Formats: sequence, structure tokens, C-alpha cells
Amino acid sequence: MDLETYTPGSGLLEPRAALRSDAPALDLNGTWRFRLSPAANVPDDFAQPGYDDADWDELPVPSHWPLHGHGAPAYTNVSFPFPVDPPHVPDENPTGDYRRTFDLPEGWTGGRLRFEGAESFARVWLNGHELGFWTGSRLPAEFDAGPWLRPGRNVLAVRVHQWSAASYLEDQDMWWLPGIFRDVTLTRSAADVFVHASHDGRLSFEGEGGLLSIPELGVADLEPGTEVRLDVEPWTAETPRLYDAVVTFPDETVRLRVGFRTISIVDGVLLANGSPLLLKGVNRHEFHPERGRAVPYETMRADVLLMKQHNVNAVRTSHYPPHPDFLDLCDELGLWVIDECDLETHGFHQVGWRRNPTDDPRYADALLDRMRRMVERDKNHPSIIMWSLGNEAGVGRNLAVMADWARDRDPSRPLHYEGDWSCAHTDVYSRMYASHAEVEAIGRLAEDPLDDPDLDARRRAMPFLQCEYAHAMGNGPGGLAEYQELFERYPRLAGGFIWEWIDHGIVHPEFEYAYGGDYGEPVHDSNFVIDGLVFPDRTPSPGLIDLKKVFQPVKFDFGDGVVRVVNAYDYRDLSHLEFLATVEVEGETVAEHRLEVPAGGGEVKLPDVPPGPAGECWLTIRARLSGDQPWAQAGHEVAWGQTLLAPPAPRTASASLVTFVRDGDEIVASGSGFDAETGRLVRLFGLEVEGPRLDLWRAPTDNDRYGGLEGKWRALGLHRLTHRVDDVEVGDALTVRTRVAPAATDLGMRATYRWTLAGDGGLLLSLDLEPEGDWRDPIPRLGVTMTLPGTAVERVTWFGRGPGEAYPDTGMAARVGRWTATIDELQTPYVYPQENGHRADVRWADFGAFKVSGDPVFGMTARRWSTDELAAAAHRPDLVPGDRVHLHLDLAHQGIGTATCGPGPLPQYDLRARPATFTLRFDPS
Ligand code: IPT
Repeated sequence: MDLETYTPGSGLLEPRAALRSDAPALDLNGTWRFRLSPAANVPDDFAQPGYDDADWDELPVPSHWPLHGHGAPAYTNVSFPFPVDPPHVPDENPTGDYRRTFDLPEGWTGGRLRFEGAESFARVWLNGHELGFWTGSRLPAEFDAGPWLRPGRNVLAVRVHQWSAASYLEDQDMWWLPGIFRDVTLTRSAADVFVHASHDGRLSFEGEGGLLSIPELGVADLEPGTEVRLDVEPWTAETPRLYDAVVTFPDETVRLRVGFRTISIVDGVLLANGSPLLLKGVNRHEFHPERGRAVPYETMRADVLLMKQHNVNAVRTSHYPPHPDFLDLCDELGLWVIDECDLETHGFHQVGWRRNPTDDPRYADALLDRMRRMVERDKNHPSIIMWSLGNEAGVGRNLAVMADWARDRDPSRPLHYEGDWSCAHTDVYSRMYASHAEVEAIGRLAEDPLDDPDLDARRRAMPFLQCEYAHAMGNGPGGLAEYQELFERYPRLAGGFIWEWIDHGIVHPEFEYAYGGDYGEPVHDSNFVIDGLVFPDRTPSPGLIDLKKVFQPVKFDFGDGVVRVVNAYDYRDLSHLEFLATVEVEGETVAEHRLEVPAGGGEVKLPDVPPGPAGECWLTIRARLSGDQPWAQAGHEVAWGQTLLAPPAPRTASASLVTFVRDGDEIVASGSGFDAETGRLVRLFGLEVEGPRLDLWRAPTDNDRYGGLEGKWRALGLHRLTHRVDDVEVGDALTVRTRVAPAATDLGMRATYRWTLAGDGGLLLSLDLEPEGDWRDPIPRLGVTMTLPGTAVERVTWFGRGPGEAYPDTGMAARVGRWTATIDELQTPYVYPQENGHRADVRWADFGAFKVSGDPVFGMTARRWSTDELAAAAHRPDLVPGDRVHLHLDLAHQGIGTATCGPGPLPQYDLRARPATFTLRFDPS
């Protein structure tokens, strides 16, 4: 078989819509016989009905064979895992042969074999007769089975090759996972329908021989091509109103759900149903940690529910059409969708885009075939608002072939493609990972012009979206709030899609979750596949929790005694929400009120603060669902806002009657002791500790690493600071003068610890920092680290921001309150271990054995491993709890940014070495 053919397939029936039909169908999923060969040139006698497959293995369909013990997964981002020499493929070409039998029900005649997805080149035989072959892994293929079906037992055989000429079109950033990974059916349905339904109630359809009825709207037996005008409730992602429709054909009846909605572009603004649409989106790959892209229905549903519950309103199906059920869920539960064609040729970038299939006429049919199969399959979904030609496929004439066909077939949806910045074939201007400054310039219509004035004028009239931004790899992404602020400020900006939804970590016995290289791949891209808002098991990461806050559809502007509640939904009011105001003093609730908020939003008087205990007082307003929604239950919190009602009472430390005294090798006071030589704290209220000392280092985040900061920090030696004690002076205060510096440089920090005693037994530390030398780059952190016996500390209660982690440019979801967590719960289990778990703006933290207070606040991290151990770990199981708790008390942290792809932290979030004073107070608990 010629795997190096440019032809996308043979023997295929015309593509048609995915429809629910009452025509009989046989589900051919299940256990198939399976044999894997290392190369493609295996005899195809296995396709004969009489072939004996008794010694073959069994394999579930749908699935990927490398996830069932046959071969191994392999991950590359941009690189092809074989030489770039289209249309040729390597001799090593894993080839999976599949066989199964099925019994034809009595009286059954005719039918189509339908495959929803197989990666990447498949041939099919029925009862020994070859029906044809297909490519386009994430697209359906249908063959006429009728002439070859037999009464009783039938034998179906499929051969799947991992590599073919089509592999050059499928270089998406994901695991290479061959196999029949979507459903297989024998169906007697043959119908095709294309419904046109706009928000103003106009309805018509294409579907020869069919009659359409929507009983709820009084539509009965509408003929194809006839338009009616109805009184309808439009569909939006916020109000996903669907109407049940039936189309009756002579041989079958199909059911679909019609949503009336209109997408348009007016004056460079993206509109849905005539009103501006702001996309609060995520990029979703299909992924399950054990099953790869063979995603169970319940998992697809879980994705949509999680997105809705986190205020996500849009999804880009990066970078291929998803399982059709996912789109049904988007229609039903409400998400705006950019449906993306199964096309990516990114690896050609590495060879200067030479011989890119996108610009090779021999590949034109294949590219057009992919576009047609996507549009025809998915054309009836109201959720789909744009067709995307693909991702990272460079530029070339075949894009025009795809775009021209799609415009003609479906003029109702704008076209998207990011890879050609001239926008020659698109209706929207799309980019990925543009900086805040560039997005702002585009918002103001002040972007750099294109060389071609016509193209430039065309592009300037287009709405703009970021099809990928805020790369959610590891800790982060930082800078979300600032992007959202821009999207909301400029009408031209239609929002964007975070990269990406889920970490593609594969469950692994040794590593817990595997990423690139863990299966011994010679070419791989390591943990670049671990860049999601949810962990592989779909637990939300802090990035998703922050995103929920940044995307929240209700805003609170606090004024003097009032709050202005702003409805930030695009298409609905606030009447489905209830508003609860809570007053807390030092995190303890002292009053709770219902707020009456008008459905359209508006100014509301805040409740009076009840007389009561003095202390720092905050008012929190929560907007919650007042009743169940299909995607969340009553009580689900949608939005919140917080304002300070009363600042903390100033704290006065009464003078101490006791003083520091020398006792042998120690200097002691208040049950605490310092090493007389080094001045370092060794006992804190009876607890053996290794004293707080200056720390500038953190375990690099992915963004620190890929963005280049880690390299700079290591070159400076910030991970190997030396501490020299110059002077220990005992008097009313214990003063320890030190110089902290890495080897091989003259940069350093003068660090002077000044310990004093409070009248009530507390210990005060004032740390003065004075940088010396020419510090050019931002530094990771400015704070102190101490260790404690592991058995002494189990749980922390703190008053500050929480419950989750927060860094200077993340943690929008962290609110002021009183929180409690065990040391283990303070960790964020990033699949690739890195700096995590920092709690911000902590006023005080009680560790059970002692309490630390800030002046006014500090940052807190506590772990059962050291920073060095954290930095050295490559997988979760590498982190083994030791017998110490490592406590980091910080004055400041470097921002997080999104430099793995995109900008680093904005300048205001860079931490510079600067003179500073850091004050902490320790008290017995
Ligand atoms: C961008 C890709 O479109 C996306 O698939 C993913 O690979 C992402 O990068 C990185 O995780 S392309 C890149 C050159 C910005």
C-alpha cells in the first residue's frame, strides 16, 4: 500500500452531518483482535474472513495501542519524530492490524461503516473485500458496506499505520498515539441536514427529501430551501436555549437540537446576536490520563462542567475537531466554540518552512478534504461560531483552497487562522502570546502596518482575538488580570483562549505522571506537554481558580458605604444570582446579610458594621446561583468582591523587662536561644530550630526556567549563597551583622538581624538589607528561611490571603480571611515540581508551637523538603518528606509571568535587589 500518497483517501462516501437517527445501527466498539508489527510491509492476508487470529492479542476499540502495552507513547511539540522529507515515512512504522466479527440482525440490508477517528492511516476490509483507506485522524470516514455485507456473521478487518504522508499534516503539540481511538458503527443512516437558524427567528434547512418540524415552535413539515420566520429565544453560551427538531426522510428520522443565533462582524467588533461577544476561552486538547484521546463521555462532560463552573465561556478545539459528543455538550450547556481543522505542519518551521504541505499543490486535496469533513460533520452546532483552518501550518496557497470552499459552503461563520498574520484568508485577526503592550496597541488600532496597504486595511477592520495566551505551564500563568482588563477596555478585542486546558500527563507506575522523555523517546520536548489549567486528573490548578476570578461575570466597585454591582454578562441579567455580604473581623464572621441587587446591577448600600470586637475588618460579597443550573447547583459561587471596612488596630509592643543573657555557647531570652558564635536562632520557645536566615533563591518555575531567569540566577550563584557573620552584639538588642553573597562575584547583601524582646514574651526580628554591587536582573525572592522539627508542626492557621497560593501577578482568587491547612495541603502538586504554595499578605500564622506576625504582612511557604530538593525533583514521587519543616517567611517574591510562551512578568512585578527592612514577630502560640 502506498503510504506516501498525497491522496487523502479512497472509497469514501461524501461527508455529512453527525446526526441522531432512528435508522438501525450496530455499535462495533468493544474488544477486537489485535496484532502490532514494527513495519508496514506485513502481508494483508489477515483481512480474509478465514484467517486464524487465535494467537493475536485483544485490544479495546476505541483506544490507542501504546496505552495498552503495545509500543509506547512519544511526545514532541514542534519536532517531527522522523526525518522531514515529505511525503516519505520511516521504515519503522508501527502497524496495527485489527479484526472483529459481528452478526447482522435478521432482515438487515445495506449500511455504512462509520469510523469517527483513527490515527493516522487506515485501510478497511469487510469480508475480505477492501473498502478503501482514509487519513485525517480526527475526522470521520464512511464507507458503503452494503454490497459486501452477508447475512449472519461478518468479518471486519482494519489496518492502521502510524506514519504516512498525512503525518506531515498532524504535527500538533501532543503525544503521538496511534490506533482506532473513536467509535466504530455500522449504520443504515444516510441522511444529511444543514439547518440555518438565526437569532431573529429565521429558519431554513438543506436536506433533500426531508421535512423539518419543530413542534415547540409550531413548525411542521417545512420543506428544504423554504424560510420561515419565528418568534424564538436566541441561543447564547450564557442562555443555551435549544429547540428539538425532527427531520423526516422516507427511510429515517433524524433528531437535532436547533439553536437560533447569529455571528457577525460590524465595525471591527465581533457580535453574537447583534451584541458584542467577549470570549473568555480555553484551548482544549482531548486528553485522559489513562486513555489519551479516547476520552469517555463522562470525562467530556466533566470538562464542560468544570469550564462553566470556572466562568469559562468559550473553547477552541485545539488543534482538531473533537469527538462529536463534546460539541453536543457545548450546545447543551453553553460554550462558544472555535472548531479547528485537523491540520498542523509546525515541524516545517524548523527547516525554514521548506516544502511545507500548506503551500504544496500536491497536498491541496488533503487539506480541502480535512476542511470539508470538519464543516460537514459539525455544521449544525449553534455553539460553533468560527471555523479555524488549523494551527501553526505556516502560509501557503492551500489555505486559500480551504477558505474559499468554507466561505461558500457556510457563509454564516467567520474563518479563523493564526498562522498567517496578513489575515489573507481569515475574517478575524488572531495571534498567540502577544504581549500586553502589543494587545493594547491592536486594541487602539495602532498596530504596526502590513506592507500591503490593502491587506492592512482589511486587517484593521477585523476584530482581534488571542487564540492562545497565558501559557498555563507549571506555576502560573501570571498577568491574567492585565490581559482581561485590556480585553474589556477595547471593543476591537474579542478576548482569547488560555493555553491550555489540561496537563497531558500519562499515568505511570514510577513517575505518577509521565511526560516527554519518560518513555525513552530519542527526540522529545520534556514537560512542555504539562501546561494545563487542570492537572491530569482534572483537579483544578491555582491557574484555573485565578481564571475563574478574572473571568467573573459580576464586578464589584466599592465606594464609601456603597457598592456598584456591574453586570458583566454579555447576554443575561443577574436575576439568577443571590448576593451575600459577610463581615469578618480578623477572619471571624461577625455579620451576614442578603443584599438586594437589581437584575441589571447598580448601586447598593452596604450594611452597617455591627459594634463588636476591634480588629481588621473585611466585607466580602459573594454572588451565588439562587437555583440549580444545568452546569452547577444552587449555591455555586460565581463571583465575589472584597473591601476593607476597618484597618487593624496599631500594635504596640510594650518594653520588655528581661534582656538577652549569655549562657555558655548560647545567648538566651524568652525560652529561646541563639548560637553565641553565629548569632543564629537555635531554639524558639523551647523548639529546636535552625534560625531564620536570608534567602534569595526559589526552586525555578517553568516560566523562570524557559524564560531565561533561572539561567541568570544560577550564573550569579543565588542557589549557593554563603553567609559570613561579621559581628554579634548583645545589649538590649541582639544584633548580628552578616554579608550574604555567592562565590565568584562581588555582588552581595549586607544583612543585619536585629532581635529585640517584647514585654509579653514575644521576639521581634528586624532584618535590614543593603545590596552591594551592580544587581542587574530580578531576583527570585527576598526573605528568610528557617527549619523546624517535622513532628512539631502539622497544621498552620493564618490570617491573610488564601486559601490558595498567590504570587505578585497571580493569586487573584486569594482573598483575605482566616484559613487553615496541613503542611501537606499547602503544597500545589505541579506535575513537574517547582516553586509553589506561597501564601500572600499573611498578617499572622500560627504553627501550633509558635506564631509569626508581620508588620504588616509577610509571605509564607512551608514544606517537608528543602528548596534544593524541590528544584532537583523531576516528578512528584521525587519529593520525599524529610524530618524537617522548611519555613520560608518572605518580604517579596519575583512575579511569575508566562515566559514559557509569551511575556515574562510585567515590570511592576519584577523583584529588584533594593535596600529593605523586613520585620517579623514571633510569639508562643
Ligand atoms: C503554540 C502551539 O500552537 C500550541 O499547540 C502549543 O504548542 C504551544 O505553542 C506551546 O505549549 S506555538 C508556539 C510557537 C508559540
